[in-house]
Amino acid sequence: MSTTARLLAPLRSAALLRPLAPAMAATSASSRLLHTTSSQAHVDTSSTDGNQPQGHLPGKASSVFLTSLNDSFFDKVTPNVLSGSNNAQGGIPTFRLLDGTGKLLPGVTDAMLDITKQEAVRMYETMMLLPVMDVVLYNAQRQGRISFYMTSHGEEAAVIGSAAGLDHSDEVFTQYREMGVLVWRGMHLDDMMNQVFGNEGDMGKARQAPIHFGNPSLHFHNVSSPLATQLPQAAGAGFALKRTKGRENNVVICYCGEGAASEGDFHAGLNIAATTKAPVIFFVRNNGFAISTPSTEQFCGDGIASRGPGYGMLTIRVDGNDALAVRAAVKEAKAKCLAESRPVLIEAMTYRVGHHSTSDDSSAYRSRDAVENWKKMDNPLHRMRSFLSERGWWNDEMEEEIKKTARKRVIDAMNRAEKKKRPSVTSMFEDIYSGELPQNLKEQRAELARLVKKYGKSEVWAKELNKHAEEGRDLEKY
Ligand SMILES: Cc1ncc(C[n+]2csc(CCOP(=O)(O)OP(=O)(O)O)c2C)c(N)n1
Ligand SMILES: [Mg+2]
Repeated sequence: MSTTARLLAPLRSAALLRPLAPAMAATSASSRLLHTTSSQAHVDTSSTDGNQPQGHLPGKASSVFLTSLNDSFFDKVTPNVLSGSNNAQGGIPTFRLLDGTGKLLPGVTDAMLDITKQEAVRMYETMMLLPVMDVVLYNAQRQGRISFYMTSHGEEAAVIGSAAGLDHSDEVFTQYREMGVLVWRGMHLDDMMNQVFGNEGDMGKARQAPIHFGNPSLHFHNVSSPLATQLPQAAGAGFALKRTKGRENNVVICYCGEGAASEGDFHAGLNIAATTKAPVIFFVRNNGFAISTPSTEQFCGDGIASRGPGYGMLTIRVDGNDALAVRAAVKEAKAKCLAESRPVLIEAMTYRVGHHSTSDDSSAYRSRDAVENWKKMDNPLHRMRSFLSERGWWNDEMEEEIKKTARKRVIDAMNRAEKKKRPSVTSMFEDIYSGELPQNLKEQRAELARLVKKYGKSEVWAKELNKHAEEGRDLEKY
């Protein structure tokens, strides 16, 4: 026996043999767990609520006592309801309303869908707009017209379904692959293109890489490149919402990928939200990959959902390619966040059909066939379209029309954005601090003015300055 084990042994046996505290011997309808020295846990149904402190397990007074080491280890989380023989392998079940072809599953009623024709059609139209933007902008990057891009291919249902489950005034923290939330909330295509092209019309003054959107009026917080930083921020925002008059009916939704869930900030964010009882929905897109690393190599537990109970968090796993199920799960998560004053974890199971970004070629780590098969086997757009068509809410003419008009809208907006100049050179010194510009930045601006005066007419400098509004003349006064 090791020294530590020897020291702990008497403490453990004392705990096992200690008589019940008097308060726990009182009778009550609810069941309670008893100390036991056998390998079986015993439940005393004649006693109190089981929440009385026993003095040695802070925060978990009702823990079952086992003496068998073998029985005491576990590696599975058991949800309240498992789907019987369909779930022979155990594990966390997945909530869905549509089958893989878009048909309602047996027993799914209109009341469970709880959606109007108008909203369902708008969801599909928005889902359709995403691949149009993706194709146009992906190609624009390939032609050198923008520096970077990330597509949403395959994840249209997860993003639009979740956006549709919320109110426009709910706060949104994203990773980067969720620009569909902005499209759903009505961000103008011109504004989106201005960001991607980093021109003088960009709300973020072209200080971020493409697709790092932010839009205060749509309650969409700035994307930041370092993974998972949004999670602790979202927890803080949730806590702030709770304390802000007039925001009692709002929640925060915080998106991340299953890869980002391996960051320390994931733990920090979920634990802060759980302990402060903040109304935050953590929405994890489990799309199978973190760049080239498949999820099978990222963690050993049952997906990300298995971690929810570890934080004492209500958790649901949802079919992320079923837009209606995602919407229903998020709506219910919001209701539970507010009613029970606690965060919820959602794991949306989906598949990243596109490359990770324009800097990636996924054929280096997965076969093109595998991707094509996924597109055919489980396509979120096809599923939603077939649901709508079955109800007579959609037809081929509408499909053709939307494809044509969407492409034209996107290309027109892109062309307008491309013609605009970059922000003026001096704008980079503005809005960094409120109040007067600090001395060091004044000095940097003066230095830049001096250099532009000296070299500005040279061919290389002139060409670059020409791309900016005011072409560098705004520096003359410094
Ligand atoms: C802290 C940090 N580490 C690494 C990276 C590089 N990186 C960017 S995206 C990414 C993969 C993230 O995968 P996941 O969270 O699953 O999101 P997905 O791209 O699949 O949507 C990595 C490793 C980063 N941006 N920040
Ligand atoms: Mg991923």
